Amino acid sequence: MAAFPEISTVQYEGPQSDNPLAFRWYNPDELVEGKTMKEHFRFSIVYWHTFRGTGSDPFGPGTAVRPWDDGSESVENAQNRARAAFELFEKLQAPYYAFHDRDVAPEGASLAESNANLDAVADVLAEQQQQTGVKLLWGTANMFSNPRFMHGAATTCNADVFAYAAAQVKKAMEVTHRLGGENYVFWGGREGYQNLYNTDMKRELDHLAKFFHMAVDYAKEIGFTGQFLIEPKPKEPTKHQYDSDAAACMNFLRAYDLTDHFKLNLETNHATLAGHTMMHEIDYAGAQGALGSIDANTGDMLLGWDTDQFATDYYLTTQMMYYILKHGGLGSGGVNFDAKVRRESFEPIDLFYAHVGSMDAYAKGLKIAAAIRADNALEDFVSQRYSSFDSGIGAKIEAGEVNFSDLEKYMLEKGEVTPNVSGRQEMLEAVVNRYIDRV
Ligand code: XUL
Ligand code: CO
Repeated sequence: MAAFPEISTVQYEGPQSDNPLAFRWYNPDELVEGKTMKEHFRFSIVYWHTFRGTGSDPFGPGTAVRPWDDGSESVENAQNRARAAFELFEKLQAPYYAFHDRDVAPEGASLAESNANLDAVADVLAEQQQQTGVKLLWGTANMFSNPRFMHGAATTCNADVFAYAAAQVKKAMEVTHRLGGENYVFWGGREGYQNLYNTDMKRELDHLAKFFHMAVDYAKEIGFTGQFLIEPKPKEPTKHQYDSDAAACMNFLRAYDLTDHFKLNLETNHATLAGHTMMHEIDYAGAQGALGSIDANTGDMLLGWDTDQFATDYYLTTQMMYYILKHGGLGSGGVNFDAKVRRESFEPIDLFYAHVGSMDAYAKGLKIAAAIRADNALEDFVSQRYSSFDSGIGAKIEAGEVNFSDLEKYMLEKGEVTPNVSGRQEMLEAVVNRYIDRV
């Protein structure tokens, strides 16, 4: 029985279409900078919000109407839910999906029972992947919902909890591997602290690094060659998450000799919670050779928490796609909709409106970004801005040919700096508007 009987596969109809269940910009086979849109985005749909989100908030229970879901924690319900999920993935033309172990299968009374439940649902996931051609972008383990993880998982104060977390990740990696997952994600969950008075931060960070090294070793053992990704977030649920932003993650990875094995999965709403723009996080990770994947969503300008909304803002998507293109794309990653419909958007069809609208916003952002790049409209300005380092004393500085004394001598002779050039921020912002108008 179809879960979405009234909805057929969403098709590209072009910018003039008024149909909210058609793509106006996302045209999977259209070439942009020599690659199809499908290849650029590798769109992925998350299981947790789209199939486990109920719309509950701290003030009231869920509102979502999901006729395919009997609301029980049975394995059979989980298997039926998986069939509904693949119907949606296929009808949205999304080539990928992503899950946490506990989204797809219910937790049992023991670890063994939880593992068996996961295997039983993974059978259906495998069968559905086979039938639809939809692939697994990444798997991960939920080590933050169960009360046992109240102090964290790999950064807990309780060695038994560390052991449980290790066992859980071991199993989640095996299932991800079995399903052909192209990446495996670690988002910090409760890996952080609420209060330093009760926390040995150094010890917790050492434990976290040990945990990641064990994951790297286990991947080798089972032949899992997918990319490991860390997903930065500065707060929520803890007040300080150790993986707070891209720069903090890179420092951690470098300090513990993990840079060869990990890249970053950057999320828009996490970037803004950290006080950064998403383009900043992408450009930073890209500069470090660590741009892995994107959790696509947005926060709300007036709300200071992780609202996980679907992004529809062309400025945001243009900026993201510009820096993704600049750094050569997402590799084995993708644009993964870690986003949820609002509590008031309780009908199944809202899941479609949300994804279609955001896929279109990214597609238009890609076209705008590519148009800016085709004209070098920002790049020429940036190269010109730094041109004093292309020759003369600047080139010597970059080449490491001069020291403080040489530079002092140079400046004493010269007396004062050559006049600066304008930053032209206002002009450049209007340039970007021009491309948004044109595409
Ligand atoms: C939490 C978050 C997670 C990760 C996966 O803010 O983004 O859903 O993406 O654990
Ligand atoms: Co996320």
